[in-house]
Amino acid sequence: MKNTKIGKPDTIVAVATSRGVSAIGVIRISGPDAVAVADSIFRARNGRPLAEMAPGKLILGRALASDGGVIDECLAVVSRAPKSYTGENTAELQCHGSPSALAEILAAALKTGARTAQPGEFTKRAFLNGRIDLTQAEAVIDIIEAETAQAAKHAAAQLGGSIGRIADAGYGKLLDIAAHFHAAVDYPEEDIDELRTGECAAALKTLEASLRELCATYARGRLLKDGARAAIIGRPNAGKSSLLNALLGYDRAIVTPAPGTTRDTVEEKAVLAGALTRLIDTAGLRGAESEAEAEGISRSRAAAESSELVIAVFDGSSPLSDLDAETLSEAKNAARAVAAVNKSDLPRLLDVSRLGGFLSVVTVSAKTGDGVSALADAIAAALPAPDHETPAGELLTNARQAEAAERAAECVGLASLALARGVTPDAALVDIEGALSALGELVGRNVREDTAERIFARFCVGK
Ligand SMILES: Nc1nc2c(ncn2[C@@H]2O[C@H](COP(=O)(O)OP(=O)(O)OP(=O)(O)O)[C@@H](O)[C@H]2O)c(=O)[nH]1
Ligand SMILES: [Mg+2]
Repeated sequence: MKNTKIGKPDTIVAVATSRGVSAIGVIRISGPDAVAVADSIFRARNGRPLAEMAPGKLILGRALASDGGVIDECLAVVSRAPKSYTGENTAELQCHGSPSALAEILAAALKTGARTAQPGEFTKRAFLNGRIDLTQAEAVIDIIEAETAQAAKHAAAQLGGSIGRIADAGYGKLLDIAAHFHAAVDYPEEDIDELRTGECAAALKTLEASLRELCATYARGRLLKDGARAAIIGRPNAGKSSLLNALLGYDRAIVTPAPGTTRDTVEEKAVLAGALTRLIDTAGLRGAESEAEAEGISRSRAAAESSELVIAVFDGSSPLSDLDAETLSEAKNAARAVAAVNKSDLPRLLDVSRLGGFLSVVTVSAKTGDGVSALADAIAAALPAPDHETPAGELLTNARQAEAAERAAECVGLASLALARGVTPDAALVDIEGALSALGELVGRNVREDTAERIFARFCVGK
């Protein structure tokens, strides 16, 4: 099925590599005239035009500026529709990564009638031409934006179309069921096959369970892509902001000797022992001395309560005091908590044996850096376990996918309930159609134009 109506596509061109100086710079061309455009800006050393070349073969030659002069030595490769990334004729020139030479070659290509590609337009064409579904297109951005090896691995697997296969299997089952009910609506005089209706009810139950399972993967997919939240809490002056800076490796938060320095929460991403973490520095917990501080402290508590992990910071150079009581109680209520006993460069006055209930207790000095990497390891180890059960590529990773899967599960559940209550076939069909439409949206079969536009606008030019 065609995803969206479009007019005759034109030929697009872009520099696909980054803007700076680099070893290699790639010019990418796609559209009906891609090979002709490439032939006008490339002279093969063997003297033959690219139009005569076999697809996928690297051809050595020279890139030309718009005045026909040689501007670079490069390699060219062509692919022909539909066997290409975009599903159209494509050509690529692998030049040297000189921004000025690439700009000249691009200008020469534009003079031949090609136009500059919009961000993500190559991938958008791949989607519109049915080469990939929408979850695969999103996996392309996920690979480009992956912040950890694990997230990249997952996105690469999703690029293989795992979610699409799950959705398509459900879609096929629903079409079968819909056909049965359509027949019942169209030929009311014929007896409904009760056995077949029973089979449909069972199939809907199984499908609902598998869609609910898919929906449940979003919590883990989101952690993998966006990172788990870890709130750094503790009494004023314990060294929370200093520890945030030490874990990040740069001075992000303000540190001063005055207690009550941090007011608003400060959130920053860090990759700790391979795990993406969103570290949140918070205002010190104590009886507030001003309205602003009170608001800051209530944000600290909210951060502790909404985070996957609490990092409770104690000043190891002073005994445990009443001020630490609230930290201990927030840590106790948290899903997971680790303790950081800071200021190990000063004489220890804190009785560590009183810090019970933590997954680990790490001695650290934000000042000297001692123990910071052990703390990073302890944080990574305490974060929700990376998913070993779900095969790579089968996690939902964004709100759009989760919403569509959720809606599909909901509609299948309603259809199943309707059948159990013995409603008329046309009533069950409404929910089945709803589920079909939601699954279609998940993979982009019937995605709205503005949704697709929003997705592709996130890409870089040339992808
Ligand atoms: N000796 C020593 N001093 C430290 C250490 N970590 C932090 N400090 C000092 O302790 C003071 C408070 O540090 P901050 O990081 O601002 O403490 P905080 O917990 O963020 O404090 P609030 O924002 O007020 O809640 C500063 O003077 C830091 O230089 C450490 O490991 N050793
Ligand atoms: Mg602070």
